[in-house]
Amino acid sequence: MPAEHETQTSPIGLLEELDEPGPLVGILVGSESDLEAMDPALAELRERGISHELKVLSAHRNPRGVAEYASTAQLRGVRVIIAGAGMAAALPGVVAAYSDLPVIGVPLRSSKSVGGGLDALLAIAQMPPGVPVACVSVDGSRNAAILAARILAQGGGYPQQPSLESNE
Ligand code: RP5
Repeated sequence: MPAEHETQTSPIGLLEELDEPGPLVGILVGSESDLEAMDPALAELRERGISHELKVLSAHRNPRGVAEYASTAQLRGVRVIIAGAGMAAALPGVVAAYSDLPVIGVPLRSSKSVGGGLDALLAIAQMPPGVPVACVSVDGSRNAAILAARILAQGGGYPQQPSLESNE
């Protein structure tokens, strides 16, 4: 059985994983130091029987890895991505830039945070128009998992109409 958590997956490793069917929910964190804060999300998804994976991929330290993951997740069958990060928390936004999947950002408080996680909250919530990220509360990973479950429960059927989308 594959480990639930892998550290710093390389782009080549990610390409190899393309052959394997992905889980419904992909969870990313920006650092090993973020892992504990995601435990409530893992517990919630486990309890609900929703398949998931957890990877450490930093938007700043491994941007190529994040791009590879985000741009291939949908092909692997992933339907929602939860991304948790602290400080200048670019991870959820970068994932949303590379994927059409719904992205739920979890602002995390770290020992280096400013304002108890306000830095990450603003970084995740203040996305530019056209690149949406849903944002839960600081350290709110359980809510991220519940929201992911609700998104999954909606099924498909809504036709995409890119021409109606505005980036202004
Ligand atoms: C962010 O910087 C991470 O998401 C983490 O919350 C914070 C600190 O990272 P480490 O220095 O502990 O790796 O990118």
